[in-house]
Formats: sequence, structure tokens, C-alpha cells
Amino acid sequence: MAKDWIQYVNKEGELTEGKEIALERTECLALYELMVTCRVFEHKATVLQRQGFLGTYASGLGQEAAQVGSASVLQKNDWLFPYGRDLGAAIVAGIPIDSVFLWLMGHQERWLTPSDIHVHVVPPAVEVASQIPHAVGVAWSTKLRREPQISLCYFGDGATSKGDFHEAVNMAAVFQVPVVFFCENNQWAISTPFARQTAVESIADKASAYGLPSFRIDGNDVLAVYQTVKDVTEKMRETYQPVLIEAVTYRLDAHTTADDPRRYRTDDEVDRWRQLDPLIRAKSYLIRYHQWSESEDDALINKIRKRVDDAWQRANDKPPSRLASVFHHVFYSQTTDLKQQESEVQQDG
Ligand SMILES: Cc1ncc(C[n+]2csc(CCOP(=O)(O)OP(=O)(O)O)c2C)c(N)n1
Ligand SMILES: [Mg+2]
Repeated sequence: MAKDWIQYVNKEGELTEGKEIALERTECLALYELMVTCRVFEHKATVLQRQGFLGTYASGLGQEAAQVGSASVLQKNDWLFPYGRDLGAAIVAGIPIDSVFLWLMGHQERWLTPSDIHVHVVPPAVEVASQIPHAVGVAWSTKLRREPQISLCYFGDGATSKGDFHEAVNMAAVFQVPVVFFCENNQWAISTPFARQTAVESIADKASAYGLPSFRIDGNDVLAVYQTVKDVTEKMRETYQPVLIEAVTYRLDAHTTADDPRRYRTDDEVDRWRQLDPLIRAKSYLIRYHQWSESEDDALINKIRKRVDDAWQRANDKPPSRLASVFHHVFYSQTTDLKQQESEVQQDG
């Protein structure tokens, strides 16, 4: 039997029985505004990819509550390890939206050195699960330096089948290093459904094999995600105890813009999850408990659309990225081979 899950707000936007929400109206609205920002960004990035401006794009549509609720908890100098679908989380952690667009167009520099960032956000991992050992290494070093920072490491359900996941979680548990292992269980790993990914009913159940505490949360309920990650990280800053969190959510869009999900999943299934859309739920909660109105909602969406459009304009005004830059930032000091390859690319123009 899968572990019980934590839910604060049900799909109708009603408070779950026995739960209390400590957040004021302005704090709830701030989370909602971030979710709307992620949603608008997802739409814009998908359209821009279709128009040929961006490379292949992996949409986080439907996963906004999981990303916003968790990344919002981070504090100055904490570390965030996103995977390729977590651009929303990176924006929440402070990466400027124009830098995210630039990254999608092959620029790396602005991601690595944005001026106004307060959380360390490493570039998103495209190699499945490769970021999980990195997060453990960083967290171990912060612990050895007796710093209070924590690392928040995202990965998908598919990543939990990789050796990197098992090695990293085991080491974190043995050395007690402060990582939140945050699994966005979106039910699919490209065309592999959750039931073919693992024989356990819940990713959270895997934690007991390593001696870790774990939580299974409704990943489409931003308040449940926020509160759980907040409680866990407050303790972790003192105890260094790593934790595994499974946020149960759904990938509403295709795996990437190069995928056709109708080949492997039914419209009925997608429609069922659309009813659980995290933005609809957060909006219903605000209407029900905080007098939020449709006109305020429209105004917010228009404001965010303009913000995202302006960010795109700034990104698109930059000169195109240089192919030779792919050889930079691979190693701290460039290897002889890479130097050679870079000079060959430059000679070819
Ligand atoms: C090491 C590695 N193997 C295979 C791939 C191809 N690949 C890209 S995403 C993906 C599935 C990932 O599924 P999951 O971890 O559930 O994340 P999701 O894409 O569902 O968010 C695979 C197999 C890859 N990028 N890296
Ligand atoms: Mg997945």
C-alpha cells in the first residue's frame, strides 16, 4: 500500500479537513503569481520553439505547483539542482526570464553569472539523474564548512531507476548531508508509464531502503508542497538530515516538442489530470478564501504576459550564441582536446 499523501487543498479549492494554512493572503497570492509566471513561460517557450527560435523544449506544464511550492522555500545561498523540465523552478529561484530564454538558445554565460541571483542554480541537467550525485557533493561540502545552506535536488520518476539516484541517496543518508531529494513523479518517463518504472506503489517508499525519512505529497497542491518543504528544510538546517519527497503530479504536455504522446497515452487519461490542474486549484482557493476575482485574475495574467514578452524581446535582441562556446564551462580549466576542437570550429567559421 502506498504511503498516505499530504494534501492541504482539494481539487475544488477547499481546505482539507484538519489542515490549517499559516500563509496570509499576500503570501498565497505571491505563490499564485509565480505559478502563473511559470505557466505563461511554458506557453511562450513552446510557441517560440514551434516558430524555430528555440531548440527542443521540455515543458513543465502541469508541474507548476511542485516547482513553485518547493523552490519558493529556498533562502539566500541555498543550492538548486534542476533537471531539464524545471525552468520554472529556476525562475522562481531568481534566474531572470531572459537568461532562461538565452539558455534555450544556446547561451550559457548569462545563466552562470546573473547579477541579481540569490540562490545558486546550477544549469539544468539533461542527462537523466546526473544532477543527483552533484547535489550530494555540494551538500557534503556545505556541511563540512558548517554552513546552514541546503540543496534542493529535482528529478523525475524515471531518474529513480538510474544508479546515480541510488548511489547518491545512499551516500547522503550515510553521511547525513542536507539534501531535499525532490521527485516530480509526473507518471511518465517519455513513453514509460509509472507502473513499468518501478514495482513499488510510491517513490517515497524507496526511502526506507536507505534509512531516510520521506513524504508523499499532492504535487498539484502548491500549499501542501510549500508547507512540507518548508517544515523539512527548517529542520534540515540544524540536523543535516536528508529527506526524500515524492510530489505526485502529471506532465500535461508532450515529453518534449519532439514527442507525440498520443502514441502511448489516452486523451481520457490526460483529461482526468486536467481536472487536477494546479493553477485551477490555487485560483479556486484564492476565490473561496481570499476574495480573489476574475477581473484581478485577468489583470494578473496580462501583467505576466507582458513581463514574459519583454524578457523574450531582450533575449532575442542579443547577438546569436557562438558554436565555439560549447567548449567552455565543461571543465574548470579547458583540456588540450577541447582547446584543439574549439580552434577547429573557429577555423571553420
Ligand atoms: C542518461 C540519460 N539516458 C536517457 C536519456 C533520454 N531521456 C531523456 S528524458 C528521459 C526520461 C526521464 O523521465 P523522468 O525522470 O520521469 O523525467 P520527466 O521527463 O518525466 O520529467 C529519458 C530516458 C537522457 N537524457 N539521459
Ligand atoms: Mg517522469
